[in-house]
Amino acid sequence: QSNRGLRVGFLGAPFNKGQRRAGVSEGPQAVKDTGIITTLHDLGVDVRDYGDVELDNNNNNHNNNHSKQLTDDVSDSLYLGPNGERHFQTVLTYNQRLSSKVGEVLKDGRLCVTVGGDHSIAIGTIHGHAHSNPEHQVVVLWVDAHADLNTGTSSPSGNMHGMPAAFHITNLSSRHAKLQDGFPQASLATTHLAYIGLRDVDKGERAFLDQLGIVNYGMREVDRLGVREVVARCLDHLSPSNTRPLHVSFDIDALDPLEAPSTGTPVRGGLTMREGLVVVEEARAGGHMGALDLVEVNPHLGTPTDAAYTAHAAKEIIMGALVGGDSQ
Ligand code: EXY
Ligand code: MN
Ligand code: MN
Ligand code: MN
Repeated sequence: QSNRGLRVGFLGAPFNKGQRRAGVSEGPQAVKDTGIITTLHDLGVDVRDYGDVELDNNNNNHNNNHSKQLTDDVSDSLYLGPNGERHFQTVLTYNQRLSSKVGEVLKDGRLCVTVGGDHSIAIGTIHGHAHSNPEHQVVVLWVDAHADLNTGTSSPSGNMHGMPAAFHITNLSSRHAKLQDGFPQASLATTHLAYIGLRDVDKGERAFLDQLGIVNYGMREVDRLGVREVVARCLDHLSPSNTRPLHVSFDIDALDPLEAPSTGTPVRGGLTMREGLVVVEEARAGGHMGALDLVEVNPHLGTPTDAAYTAHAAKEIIMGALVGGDSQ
């Protein structure tokens, strides 16, 4: 099978303010260091690197002082949102930038791959995807140990990487504080989001899932039904006639920590590498994937070997989503 004709845009989102552990902003570089762009190119993919989306225009190197300051400013500039969201304004302002960058990549006719960074960046990536396709309903497959469905009020931590999905659900959006210009604008009905891999869901999130009837397959269902059946059911639910643009938001912590140890909120009992690959390969086979997020790789956690192993797992997942199982 040929990968010619596939056009991909790569975005780095070296953002860490959605959680409290330094190092996740180095995820994009760690994944790039696997050589993924060259590998894709060698497979015949037309891939363009759009570089990193930074918090402000004058900061193109995430290792400089500004970025250090961002990592270390927990005590002096912890701007809480109206419901206790940590770094509320920073997270939303960053995502507003990211959203327009994603829009640019899509406008160039490329499948947009965004490598995080923490999962709060899915506020911007899904927003950018959904709002550059106003005539088509974008649907989201969320692959994660966590539901990331808290509002500021329901959140036990105030960490905004536990909230991104809720910003996009129209039924929940009124519970969310927004920026003054109304960012972000929710775009998903409850039937436009489905989960695979859940195994650490907060009480409030479980109540939202149940009340809103959001389709979710935890690890028990993966065990019981098998991952192929689970992903087939999700895709059929999200896009019954398989026409809608698909956004896959893949948190590396969906994988078992044995596969991806260097991540901020590991939960044991996760997907094997093969199961993770089946999810993205089947999503790809549907033929309508418009954007992919790969988030929460934190190369500062664990040993250097752990970090490289985790970055390589991220590469495999991205490759599986773009070129399927026959890339080698
Ligand atoms: N549900 C917990 C919270 O909201 O604080 C933990 C969230 C972890 C989110 C990780 C990235 O997926
Ligand atoms: Mn470092
Ligand atoms: Mn997540
Ligand atoms: Mn997670």
